[in-house]
Amino acid sequence: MKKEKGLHEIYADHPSDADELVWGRKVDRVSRRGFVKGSGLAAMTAVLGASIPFAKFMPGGLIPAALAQSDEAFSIPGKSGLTLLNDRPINAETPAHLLDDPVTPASRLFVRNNGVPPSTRDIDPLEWQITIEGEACERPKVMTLGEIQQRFKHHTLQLQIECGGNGRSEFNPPAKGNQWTTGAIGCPEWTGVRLRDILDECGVADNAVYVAYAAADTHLSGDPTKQAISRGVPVHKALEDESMIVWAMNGEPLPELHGFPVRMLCSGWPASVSGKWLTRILIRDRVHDGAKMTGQSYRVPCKPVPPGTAVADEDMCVIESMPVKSLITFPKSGIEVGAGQQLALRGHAWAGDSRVKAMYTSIDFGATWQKAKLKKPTNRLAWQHWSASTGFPEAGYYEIWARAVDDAGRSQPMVLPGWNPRGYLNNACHRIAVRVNA
Ligand SMILES: Nc1nc2c(c(=O)[nH]1)N[C@H]1C(S)=C(S)[C@@H](COP(=O)(O)O)O[C@H]1N2
Ligand SMILES: [Mo]
Repeated sequence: MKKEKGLHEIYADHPSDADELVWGRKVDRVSRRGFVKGSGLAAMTAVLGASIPFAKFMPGGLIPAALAQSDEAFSIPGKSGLTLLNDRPINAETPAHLLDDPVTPASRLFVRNNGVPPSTRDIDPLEWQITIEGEACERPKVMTLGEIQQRFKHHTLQLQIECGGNGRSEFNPPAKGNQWTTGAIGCPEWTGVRLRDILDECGVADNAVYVAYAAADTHLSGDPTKQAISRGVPVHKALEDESMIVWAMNGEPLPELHGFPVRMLCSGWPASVSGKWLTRILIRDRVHDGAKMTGQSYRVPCKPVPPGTAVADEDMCVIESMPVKSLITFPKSGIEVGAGQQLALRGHAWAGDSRVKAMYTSIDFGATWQKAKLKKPTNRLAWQHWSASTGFPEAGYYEIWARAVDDAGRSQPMVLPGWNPRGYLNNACHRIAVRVNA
């Protein structure tokens, strides 16, 4: 069962039949609740190889975490243990237990490429040119990275980046695109200058609306008139203290895959606004209309829609701040512990432009929650570290669920949040499997 592909597909294709197909249990189609019992419970228990002490709380349609998370690894230079989702362009995510470091090392940061990366290995980074221009730019300029490094004050910050499509694989009906599970997130330490300092130098006119990037990667089709991606943020976000142009990650030059020699970084928003291989900064007098800014890209329905609805472009709104979310990075899903043993838990939590206020864990499918210890962020927009410890009442199969709440009181949902055509913003609780042996 574990090796068998398509468990998600079965659930995705036949949401209400999946429990019956996989476990032989009936689910009430109206309430979508079908707490595991009878032959379904027996089947699930047999596959898991353990009883499920909290089975009465286990929702229908839930694929046990022990089966839902596969372990396939691959290797690309400089990366270890990431899961490859696509090899052209390269897209790879990081299994949760490999994101345990407080500051994400380069080898553990997910990769998301929309086009063909430029070959920058042999360039002189100091000579790399960035053009600042646009309808609302008062003093357009071309600056080399070397000049930028000389002219402006350097800042070093821990900033999280998360792909807007992180968690897409759980949407149903399924959404096209990279089937990210939980691993398109990381929080390295970046060094660079404030975008604001460059913008001030070049003059942001009163009619400025958006600040956007253009980059040196090329379109997958090979068509030189098309861009792979060119996105941006409203002026107020670009002017924040943490919005930067960065050339170093964890004290080293940016790795090629992550934008060497220089990238934009606007943390807390979909990472697609953080342009790699930066060549141009555009001060626009309108909402930027570059590649993947318009249509359905990085947009969600302005008003919630039932799953599967086709939504017209004009009813789609640009994603801004990402929602509150968390990860369990220790232990690794599938761990076995002895009965009576306390298990230490830890991970990270983040909340877009906001701060995480509280963190909770549950061992009974969300019936009860225990408050975890939560640290303050090292700086604004860095992820926050949490830790907890739990015991288990008896031997069997358990899941640990983790749930963060932000400073506006918004909580991660335990089930999938609002369905949207492209599968963005899934911030459902992360969960892992634990087996408690007698
Ligand atoms: N030039 C350029 N910048 C880009 C992209 C890209 O394809 N080209 N992908 C974006 C997307 S969608 C994401 S999620 C992040 C991923 O950053 P990473 O590969 O450094 O993790 O980069 C963003 N910046
Ligand atoms: Mo992304």
